[in-house]
Amino acid sequence: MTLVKCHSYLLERIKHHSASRGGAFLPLIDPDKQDYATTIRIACHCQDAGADAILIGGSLLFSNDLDTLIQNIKEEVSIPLILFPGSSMHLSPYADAIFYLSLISGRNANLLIGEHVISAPIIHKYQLEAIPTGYMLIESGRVTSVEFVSNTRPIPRNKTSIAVAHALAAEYLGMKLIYLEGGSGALQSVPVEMIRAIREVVQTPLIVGGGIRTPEEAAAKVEAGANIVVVGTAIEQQDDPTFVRTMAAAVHQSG
Ligand code: 1GP
Repeated sequence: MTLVKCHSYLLERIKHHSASRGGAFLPLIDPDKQDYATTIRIACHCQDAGADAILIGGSLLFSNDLDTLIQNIKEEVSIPLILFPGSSMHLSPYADAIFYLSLISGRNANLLIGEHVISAPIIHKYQLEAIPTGYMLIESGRVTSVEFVSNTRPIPRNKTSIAVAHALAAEYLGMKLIYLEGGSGALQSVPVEMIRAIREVVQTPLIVGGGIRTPEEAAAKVEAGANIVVVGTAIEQQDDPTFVRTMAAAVHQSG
């Protein structure tokens, strides 16, 4: 896909699924969690299940050949592959786009603007589509990798008004997406009350992820106002095409 195409594609998928009161489904694959062959197999399951796109990344990335992995996945899969970076090092010209994350719930200047300045010239050189995304970390019952690695404090899960203020600020700053993140493997996913309150005041598409393990939980996020649901750990752990299909149907509300 060429520049700006992926963002438009996501908006089109959101609109498409909203007709059945559903949302778009974006599985997340962390290449560090399994070998390359398994990663490619999971990506195929996701496409077969009807996923709208696939996110690739994680807080840390030890897998040392992201370019080859993405090229190999793209030989098998035609839905967009979007980078979900943990740092300015997690880039590849072979991805379709990158969620250009600004960790707005934190006060770590490096993750608000620093990594962006380092990565921007490379993104430009790669002609990678950058989708500005306000990334909000929400307290989820235990310290997650993203909380520890980012050295930021998540928004307390009962402080809905603080979350709403951050989401509004993201919208006023022109972010194209807002990502409410419990953190990978979170004990508790983002509360539906918080999603609902943000949805009431913000027009920007909302992504919700972190700790979503069941189709029912995924569907509840959409019913509360999420436009995109991200599931990673549960798909990797189950490694079962039927589970991915059930998840996709729950998010799309097509079951
Ligand atoms: C993490 O939101 C994603 O960044 C997905 O989280 O791995 O817990 O599904 P899980």
